[in-house]
Amino acid sequence: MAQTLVEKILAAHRIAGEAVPGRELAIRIDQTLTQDATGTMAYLQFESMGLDRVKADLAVSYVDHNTIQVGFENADDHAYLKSVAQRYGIVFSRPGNGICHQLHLERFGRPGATLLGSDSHTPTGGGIGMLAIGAGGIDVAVAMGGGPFYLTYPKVTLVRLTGRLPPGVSAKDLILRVLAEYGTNGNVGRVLEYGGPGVATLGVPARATVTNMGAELGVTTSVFPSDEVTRAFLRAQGREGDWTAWAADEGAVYDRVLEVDLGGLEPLAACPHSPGNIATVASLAGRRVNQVLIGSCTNSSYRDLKTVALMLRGKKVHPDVEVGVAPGSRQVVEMLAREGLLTDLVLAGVRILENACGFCIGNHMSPGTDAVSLRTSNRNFEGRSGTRSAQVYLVSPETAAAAALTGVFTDARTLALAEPVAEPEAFARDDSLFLFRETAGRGVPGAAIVRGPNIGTVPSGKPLPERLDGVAAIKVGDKITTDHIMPAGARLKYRSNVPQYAKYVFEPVDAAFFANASANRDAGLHNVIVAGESYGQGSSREHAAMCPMYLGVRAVVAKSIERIHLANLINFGIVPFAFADPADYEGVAQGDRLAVEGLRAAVAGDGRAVVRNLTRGTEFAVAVALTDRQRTLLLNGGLLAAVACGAVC
Ligand code: MIC
Ligand code: SF4
Repeated sequence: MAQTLVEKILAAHRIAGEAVPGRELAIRIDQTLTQDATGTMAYLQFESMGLDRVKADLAVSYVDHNTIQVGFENADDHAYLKSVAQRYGIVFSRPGNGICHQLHLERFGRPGATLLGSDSHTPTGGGIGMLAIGAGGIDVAVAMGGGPFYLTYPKVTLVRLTGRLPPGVSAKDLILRVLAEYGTNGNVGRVLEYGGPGVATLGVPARATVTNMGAELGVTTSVFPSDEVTRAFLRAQGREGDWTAWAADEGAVYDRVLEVDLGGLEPLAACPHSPGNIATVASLAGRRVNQVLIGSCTNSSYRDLKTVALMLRGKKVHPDVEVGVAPGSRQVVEMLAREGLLTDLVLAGVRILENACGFCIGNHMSPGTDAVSLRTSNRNFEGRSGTRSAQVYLVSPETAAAAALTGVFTDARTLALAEPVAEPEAFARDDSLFLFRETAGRGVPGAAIVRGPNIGTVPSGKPLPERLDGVAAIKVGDKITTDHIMPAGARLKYRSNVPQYAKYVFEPVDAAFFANASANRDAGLHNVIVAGESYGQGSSREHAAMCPMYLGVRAVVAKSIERIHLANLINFGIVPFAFADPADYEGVAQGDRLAVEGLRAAVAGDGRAVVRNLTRGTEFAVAVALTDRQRTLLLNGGLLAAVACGAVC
C-alpha cells in the first residue's frame, strides 16, 4: 500500500506497537540533542540510570540558552555539561557555537533518521527530512541510553504546496498562514507532511523555518521530503554522503489536506499574545514600531540574515527603532563577515547580538514599557520578552527589516530585493567548537564530572497515594503555556536547582502559588491544578512538571492538555485528568478542597474517577486514557522512581 513519508520513517524505526492512529508506538531514536536549559536535568537523570556511555548513534549537548553569565550559575552549568559529555561519549557544542536547531541542521541532521531533543523546536530537523521530535529531558535521557521513545501513532496532514513565493514574502509567511488555518490548539496527535510541486522552490533553511514553527501548532512534528534541494544543502555543508532520498509514495492517503499556493501568500504577522493570532501586515501598515529583533532558531540562517543585510545596505535604521540581529551559528557569522554583510548591518546602526537564543527567551533585550516589538522568533506569549506590557509581533526577516528602516509596520513587498538571496554552493565550515567528537559514543570512563554549587539533584517522586486529599491550589484559564507555569527569562538560570526554581512556579499568574502550595504540602494535603483548554502549550521544559511535583502537586484536571506537557506530567507522577464534561470546570474554584477516593485504583483501572468537591458538596467525573506503561509510571511516582524500583527498565 502507498505510504506517506511519515509512515515510512516510523515503519523504519518501529520497535513495538501498532501503526494505528491513536495507539502507542515505540520507536528507535538515532540521534538526540539537548540544550543547556533542559540539559542539566536531562544529564542528571541520565547519570542516575547508571549507564557507562550513551547508546544512541549520536548525542549532542548544545549550550545556547543560558549564555548571559550574570552570576556563577550559567558557567557552573556549562562546566557540568562539558564534563558529562566527555565522560559519556556526547558531542559538546561550546557556548558561542550557535543555536542548537540551526547547528544540528547544518552539521548533523540526516534525512530519514529520527531525532529526539529536549526542546520543543527540535522539529526544525524536519526541514532536512528527519522525523525530529521534542520531548522532556528524561525521555531524551532514556533515548540516549538506547531506550525507545513512545509516541501516539499520528494522523498525518498533507500541506500541498504549489507555485512560488513572491518577492518580499518568505517561509515565515507560509507557516503563519498554516497557523491561521489550524491555530495553536486542537492539533495534538498529528504530524504535518509537506508535499506538492512548490516544495522544490524552497531551500532547506526555509523548510526548517516552517517545521520549526510547527511546534506552535502543537503537532508532534512536521517534515519535508528529502530531495535534490536537500542534497545540494548537504553538499554545501560538505556532507553529501549523509543524503538519501525520502518522499511519500504516489497515491499515499492523508487524514487531511491543506492546499497552499505559495504565489498567493502575502506578508503576515502573529499579533499579541499568541502565534496563532494572525493578521496581514498590510492591515497593520503605518503602526509605530519601537524594537526589531532578528534571529532565533526560526529565522537566523545565512539566507535570512543576508536578505536583511542587503535590504539595509547603504541605509540607516529609523532613529526611533532599536534593532538587533542575532545570527544562528558561527557559520552564519563567518559568512556574513567574509562577505562584508556584517559591515552593512553595523553601518546601518544594528546592534549585533550573540549567536544564541538571547532575546527569544527573554533573558536580554527586553522591550520598554508598552513597546511594540517585531521579532522573527516563534513565540509571543505575554511576558515572554521580559516585559509584561510589551506588544510582540512575529514576522518574517523581510517584514522586520522593512520596519527597521521605516519605523512602522511596512509591507515588505514594497522594499523587496530585486533578486532573492540564493543558497550558497559551499557553507563556511569550522567545527572546532564541537568537542569530544573523537570519543563520541565511547566516552572517557572515569573522567571527573564537575559539579559547582548550581548543580542540584533531581527530586524523586513518591508512589501514587490510595486517595487524593487535596486543594485546588490554582485555577487557570485556556492556553496556559509552560512560560506561565515555569517562567524562563530572568529565572532561567535556576534550571539546575529545583528547590530554588520551584519558588517561581506560576509566578506570572499567581505570585502566591509557591507559598500556598508549600503550605498545603506541609499540611499533608495534595495540590491540584485546575485548567482550561490546551494546558501546557509551548516549551518542552519538564521543570513545568518537576517543580510542581516538588511542591506536592499530584493531579491536573484540565479541559485538554498538550502533548509534551502531558508526557512530562506522567514522567513526574502527576495524574493528567480531563473533565468528562468540560462544563464542570465552572463548578470548581481556587482553594476548593477536592478528594478522589480510590485514586490508585482508578489509575490502575480504566482511568475514570469521581472528584468530590468538599467545599461545595458537589462532585464531577474525570478521566485519563493511559497505556500500561503510563499506568506503571504514575503508580510508582514517575519514570525515575519506576526505574529505581525496577518496574520499568
Ligand atoms: C523555548 O523556546 O521556550 C525554549 C526555552 O527553547 C524551550 C526549552 C526550555 O524551556 O528550556 C522549548 O522550546 O522547549
Ligand atoms: Fe532558543 Fe528561542 Fe529557539 Fe527556544 S525558540 S530554542 S529559546 S531560539
